[in-house]
Amino acid sequence: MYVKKLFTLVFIQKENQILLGLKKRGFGMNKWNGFGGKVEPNETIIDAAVRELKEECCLIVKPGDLKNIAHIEFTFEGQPTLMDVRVFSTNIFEGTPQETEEMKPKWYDNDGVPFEDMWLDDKLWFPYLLQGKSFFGHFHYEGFDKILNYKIEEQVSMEAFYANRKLK
Ligand code: 6U4
Repeated sequence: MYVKKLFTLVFIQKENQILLGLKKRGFGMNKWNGFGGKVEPNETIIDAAVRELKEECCLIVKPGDLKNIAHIEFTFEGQPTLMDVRVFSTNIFEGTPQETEEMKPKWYDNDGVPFEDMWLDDKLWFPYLLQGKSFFGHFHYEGFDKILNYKIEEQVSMEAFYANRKLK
């Protein structure tokens, strides 16, 4: 049995661009990533997503404007933790991205995403994100630089995915 930990990951999009942040410390340091972090006790997932986005790049979004587009699980060979990452996207936001202690934000063209400086799994599922598709993914890593196995399953919607999961 895994010990599950909940995380959020938010992608801000406009026209043909996506906002990424260079992580300046901690897990995933020096990688370009979406904005997010741990869901705190007594906090909803969506509130955590809004909070982390603001803390990491100073953008404001309304909870209702965040669309849940994916559920990604990460496991690591020999480790008991399962990272349960809830992924959201929106093109409705207020403010201008600002650099913070944790992240340096930058807009990238959809066809210029810097996969060589991102988590290995990102290039496998970004096509879904960029085409507006919903999906469930599971990636099993050995260390941080090798994916031992994975699956990606496109979903009609995340609401349908969670409804089906409950039935099982
Ligand atoms: P601290 O530094 O304790 O405040 P916190 O910001 O709460 O941490 P952090 O930065 O550890 O949490 O969260 C990790 C972030 O990285 C989450 O948004 C999920 C995301 N993430 C983790 N593995 C990923 C992966 N393989 N690919 C990816 N994002 C990943 O695209």
